[in-house]
Amino acid sequence: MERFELAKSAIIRAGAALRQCSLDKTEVQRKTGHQDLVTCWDRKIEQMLRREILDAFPQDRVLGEEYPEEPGSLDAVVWYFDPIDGTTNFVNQRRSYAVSIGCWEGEQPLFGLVLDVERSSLYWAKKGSGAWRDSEAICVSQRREISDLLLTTPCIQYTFLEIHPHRERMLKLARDVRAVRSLGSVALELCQVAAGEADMFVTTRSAPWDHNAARVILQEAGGCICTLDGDTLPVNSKTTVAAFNSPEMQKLILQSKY
Ligand code: 2AM
Ligand code: CA
Repeated sequence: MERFELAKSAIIRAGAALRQCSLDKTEVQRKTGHQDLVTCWDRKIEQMLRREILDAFPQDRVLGEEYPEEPGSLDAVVWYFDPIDGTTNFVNQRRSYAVSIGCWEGEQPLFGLVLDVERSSLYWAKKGSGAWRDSEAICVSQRREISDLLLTTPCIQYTFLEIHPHRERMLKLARDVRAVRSLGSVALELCQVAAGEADMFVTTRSAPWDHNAARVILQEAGGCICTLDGDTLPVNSKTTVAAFNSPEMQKLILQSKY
């Protein structure tokens, strides 16, 4: 089976396991603090994905959230797994969480898949073949006025409340756009921009496993992505992220000194 087909069947099986699983209170733990949770299912699903992919492609490398390792050579095919993106939503709401699988060859994207687990909706894109939600083509919105934009950000505390170098810009942007939303999942929020349901996305912290699948989908849908400083997004390190419905919006926002 080729890599994409294997990834698709693995993500569908992971989603089925998550929809059926039960979660006891004792299986939820704090990772770095009370706002950073992990469950036994994050670990189980990542192990399942690793087994399935590495059994078929032992020469590939995997960078997953729960068992991170140095990705090594940038020339290798690297898989980026987030077994549950939006763990707090999984624990508290049992919706709005995703399984995310990105596959890159060095700095070149091959494909990305993001499964909205409880909706059983699969966002996917192969490089050069457009962006899809299940069998429907998706594309970014056409909005070009800042006052018309719906801005989404996955972590209100970090974007607007914590002190960081971009805070004033983020507050000004929040005042100038139509509305701000927070779903709590980097991957699903980037897919909302890809599908035209939101127009712009920002976060002060994101890891490769959070965004490397959805960024392929966003770019294939006509959107663009960079750091909050306007630089090219790194493939293999944690970073700030800004995503837009078009290169024109990116230019306008960055030139307006947001
Ligand atoms: P997670 O659910 O996989 O932890 C809102 O919390 C969003 O930010 C989620 O996508 C979450 O991913 C991500 N996130 C949470 N803590 C993070 C951290 N320390 N660094 C990067 N992303 C984080
Ligand atoms: Ca996760």
